[in-house]
Amino acid sequence: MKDINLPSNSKMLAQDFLFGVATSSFQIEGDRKGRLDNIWDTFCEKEGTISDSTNGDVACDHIALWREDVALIEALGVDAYRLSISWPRVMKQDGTVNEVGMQFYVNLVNDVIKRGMKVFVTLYHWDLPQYLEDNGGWLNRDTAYAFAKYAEAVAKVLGDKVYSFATLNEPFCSAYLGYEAGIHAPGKTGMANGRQAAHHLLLAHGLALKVINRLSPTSQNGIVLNFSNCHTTTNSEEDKRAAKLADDYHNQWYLQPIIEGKYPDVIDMLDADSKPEILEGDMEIISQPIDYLGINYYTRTLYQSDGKGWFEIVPPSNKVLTAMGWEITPDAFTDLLVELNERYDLPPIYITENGAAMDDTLDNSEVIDDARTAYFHTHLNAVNDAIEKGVDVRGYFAWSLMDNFEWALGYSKRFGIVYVDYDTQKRTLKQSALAYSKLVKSRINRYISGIK
Ligand code: IFM
Repeated sequence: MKDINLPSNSKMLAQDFLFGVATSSFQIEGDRKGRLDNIWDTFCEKEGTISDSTNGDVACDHIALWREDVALIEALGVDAYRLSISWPRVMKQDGTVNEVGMQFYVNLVNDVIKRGMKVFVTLYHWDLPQYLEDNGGWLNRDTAYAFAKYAEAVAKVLGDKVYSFATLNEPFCSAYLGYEAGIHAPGKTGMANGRQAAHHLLLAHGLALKVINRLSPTSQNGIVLNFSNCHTTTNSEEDKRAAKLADDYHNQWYLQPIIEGKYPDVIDMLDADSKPEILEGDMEIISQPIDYLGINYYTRTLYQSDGKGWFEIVPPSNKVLTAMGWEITPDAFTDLLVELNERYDLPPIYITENGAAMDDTLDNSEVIDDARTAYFHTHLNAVNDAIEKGVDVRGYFAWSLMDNFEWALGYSKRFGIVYVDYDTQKRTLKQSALAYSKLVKSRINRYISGIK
């Protein structure tokens, strides 16, 4: 088995650094009958949207198997579990609470806590109730207010239990992939839609944060954003400018409003029709202080000029790719953390997702996924390098606990450190899970021998 090692003096091996695993509701839960439909149910029913024509109806059957899954997480020895709540499972269309759905999460959270782990709850990991989409979804400002009501219902019940709330997971994906590029639910397209959805998502974040801070003042309350460094393959000034535009458009669009209360300058380049409608007071709501920033990181992206003053993606020429076709770029991870830290006045950071899809095979009850273990090794060391350069990172979550529904790619891509046989729902720890667990458990000996 390959190991994951950190330098022996790494701050990540100290007692207060959290190691965890992460999942999300739609990707693992199944039990569609136990909740209202969401935009992914509808999207999956459309021809040609999901590469293997699957859906989330059963997924990892986590609603039935959650006790076993929590026991597995405990056995890994991690400090924390990051999960998301399914909005259409806990809220009814009339705005009242679905008590059965809410109780599921109360039981889950209680069990994780009972087993000595901290719970990081994400309120929105892309499963918008379909009835809200029928009224315009994230293009309708009212959705942001509906989100705050849902956040209130959850915070009332879980506020005294969880360690952390994140309002949104990766609003870039909800807005850009879902409403601009059309490759995620609900499959809408166009720059105007994408920008408006992004603004309403950020507004939803701000409105919900207010509520959570009031009802759950002792938890760490923030947001989870994804970043991909925007690099060029040439040194031409045009390409560098294009990469900077891409960075503003895809990355900073979500962080700058939160930290500085304004959108990046690229907004001035958009046609009047594509600019989001921003009402007075919105930017103040969006830019309330957050207790922490969750960062999801997988890879960098290459860009070049499109010759018309805008940017376009260049496919990676590198041969070292994950099964997603993503380059493996740990050094860029360090750079990203250092650059964000230099540019903004940031709160503490948690790495809320990092991991790799690989072409795993189950042989003799074993999955030898050395490439994934190597990915974790290099990326954890990249985080360590950033910490040494002054970035305040407090924790790291492996994506994902187990193989699951990888959105438009269905079950064809496996990100888990635990292998899921979708026919039998049997879980098998991959070698990467054993290596991650070994690293995490090695800290106990350090504490016992008094190394801080
Ligand atoms: O599976 C997703 C997750 O839902 C959000 N972040 C990226 C992961 C891998 O694509």
